Amino acid sequence: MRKIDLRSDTVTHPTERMRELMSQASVGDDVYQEDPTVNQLESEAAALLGKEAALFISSGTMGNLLALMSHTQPGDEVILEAESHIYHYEVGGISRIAGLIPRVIPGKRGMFTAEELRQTLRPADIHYPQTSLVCLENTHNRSGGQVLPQKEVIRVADTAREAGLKLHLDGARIFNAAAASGVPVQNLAEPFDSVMFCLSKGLAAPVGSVLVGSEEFIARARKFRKMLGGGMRQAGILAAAGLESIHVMTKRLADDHRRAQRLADGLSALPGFRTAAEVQTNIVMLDITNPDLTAQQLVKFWAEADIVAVPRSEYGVRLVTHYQITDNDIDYVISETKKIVEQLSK
Ligand code: TLP
Repeated sequence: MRKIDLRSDTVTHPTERMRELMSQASVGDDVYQEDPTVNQLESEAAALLGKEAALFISSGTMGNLLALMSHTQPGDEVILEAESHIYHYEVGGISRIAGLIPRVIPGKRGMFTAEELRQTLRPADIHYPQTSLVCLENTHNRSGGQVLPQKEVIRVADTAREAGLKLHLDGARIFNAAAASGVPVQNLAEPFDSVMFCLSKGLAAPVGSVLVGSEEFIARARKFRKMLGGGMRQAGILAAAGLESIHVMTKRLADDHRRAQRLADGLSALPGFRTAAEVQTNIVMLDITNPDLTAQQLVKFWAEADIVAVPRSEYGVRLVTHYQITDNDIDYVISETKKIVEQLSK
C-alpha cells in the first residue's frame, strides 16, 4: 500500500511533467553563469519577487546561510525570532560558519513587534557587538505554518531600517503565505533586502531554493556559495523542475491548506486531541490531551496503517499536507485515528 507521508512537504516527489522537463533541459556550466535554464529560473524568480537578481542554491539552509554571510561581518549580532528555523534547525551555521551572534526575541505566532525590536536595539557603546541584520520567517514553521501579519512586518522593517539594519526573510514557504493571505509574493517580499524561498517543499522540485536581492548582494552570495562548495555545473536539469514549481505548483497550494484544515477539524473532533481552530496553511500542530497516549505511541499506531509522521514533543505531532495527500487520505487518517481512540477506551 502507498504510504501517507505527513512528515513534511519536503517528501514530495517531482511530478511527471517535471521529470519530462528535466530530461529536456538545456544546460551549461553554471559556475561560469552559462546554464540557460538556471539563468531563466534566476531571472524569473527575481522578477516574481520584485528584486534585481537571484541565485539558485541547493537548499533553504544554504540560502539562509548565504544571506547571513552576505549582509554581515563576522562578529556581528543578528536578531531573530526565538522559534525561527535559522536558530533551531540550521545546525548553528549562523555561528560556526558565518561567525555571528544570534539574539532572539520571543514572538507571538512567529512574529515580534516593532516595539519589541526597538526595545532590543542598544545604543552605540564600545562594549556591544555591531547589530547588522534582522531575520523573519514567513510562513513560520514552528508556530504551525502561520502567515506573518504584513502590517507588523512593515513596521518592523521600518524600525530596522531607521536603525541602519538589513532585513532578510526566510521565505521557505512564501508561496503558501501568498496563497493563504491573497497578498502577492512581491508585496510580501517588498520590505526585505533579501528573501530565500524553497522549490523543494510544497512546490515539489527534487532539489533547490532561490535567494533574491540586489545585484550587489547576489554577487556577494554567489562568491560565498562557491566558497561553501555550492557552485553547481549543469544545474539546468534541476532548475527545469524549479521553473515548473513556479509556473504550476504555486497555483495549487490552496488545496493543501484546505486539506490541512479538514485534517485539523477531523482530529480535534476526536476525544484526546487538540489543534489550533484555524489552520492558515499546510502545517497542523496536533496536541494529544489524553495522558495515556504519547506522540511516540500514536505515531507507532499510525505506522501500522501506513501513515507516516514524527513526534515533535512527548504529546505533540506536526502533520504537513502537500500535493501527494488527497481528500481520501485525509478521511483515512481521521478514520484510522478514530479506531485508535476506540481501542484505547476499551
Ligand atoms: N524545514 C524542514 C526541516 O528542516 C524542519 C521541514 O520539514 O519543515 N526555512 C524553513 C522555514 C524551513 O521550514 C526549512 C526546512 C528550511 C528553511 C531549510 O530548508 P532545507 O531543508 O532546504 O535546507
